[in-house]
Amino acid sequence: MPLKSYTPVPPENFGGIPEENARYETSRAVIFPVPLERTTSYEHGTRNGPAAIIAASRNMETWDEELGIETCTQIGIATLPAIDTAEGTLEKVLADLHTAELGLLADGKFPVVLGGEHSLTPPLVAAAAKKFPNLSVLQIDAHADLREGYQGNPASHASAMRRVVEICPAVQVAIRSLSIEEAEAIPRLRTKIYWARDIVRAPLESWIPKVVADLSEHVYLTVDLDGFDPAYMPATGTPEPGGLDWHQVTSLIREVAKARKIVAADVVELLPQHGDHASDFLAAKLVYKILGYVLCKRT
Ligand SMILES: [Mn+2]
Repeated sequence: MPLKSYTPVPPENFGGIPEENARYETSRAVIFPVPLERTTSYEHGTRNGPAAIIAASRNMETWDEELGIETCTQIGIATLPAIDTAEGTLEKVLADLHTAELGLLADGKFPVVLGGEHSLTPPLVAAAAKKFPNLSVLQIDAHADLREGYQGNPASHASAMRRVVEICPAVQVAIRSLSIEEAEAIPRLRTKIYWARDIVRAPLESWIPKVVADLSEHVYLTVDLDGFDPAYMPATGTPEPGGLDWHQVTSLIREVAKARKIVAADVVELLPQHGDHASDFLAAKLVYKILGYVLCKRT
């Protein structure tokens, strides 16, 4: 028997988990890789984000020492093939994403999209809003992403949250970079902003309960990895100083998952750097933490 004569590498799915815990039919969580890169404004390469997250995740311990569970065996995590985002117009790709997300939600799955650039978020939020009318969006990000359009494109990554607040209300956390146009528009938009400068040195209990209270019953979670401080997460296309640390981000998501129903999520804008394994690993572990916080409490 060949399998007795050597040690096989872990399966090429998220978590490197055994096939019996990664079947679509029996998994509650679905990892959906979306290597979208069409409107990137600074450094390029976020199309490589999903593959880097999955590669790092295969070397991650699957026992969650905080929750005291092995998340993947308790909930099942299926990994879909990456969607082809290189062909067709951006509008076509976003429409395909919307349709795919609707299907995952109709199947009762908890989808986590791996990006790729942030412009993928609005069609995913639109799909979640169809199933969950009382939806709000929690965004962790350095950038407000509230431009009406950017470089003539209303579907740009820099306009992602402007499109989102046309669908449902939002709460934006760790924001520290925006244009004058966005600053002037904020009072008229359906959004609540938690500026990075007000929370990075504040006790968790002084702001996390307020964020939770601002969210509706059903929550879509979008994490732009540049919401983290670049000291923890240097591998993004547009890094900004003055962001959150690992403890702050995971505490926020844990408390939101306890008090609200997070129904879908995305983790976007990883721009893998040669020699920087820590960022890829942070992104992979964050995804796994989200799955544990959201799904394991409900079993
Ligand atoms: Mn950002």
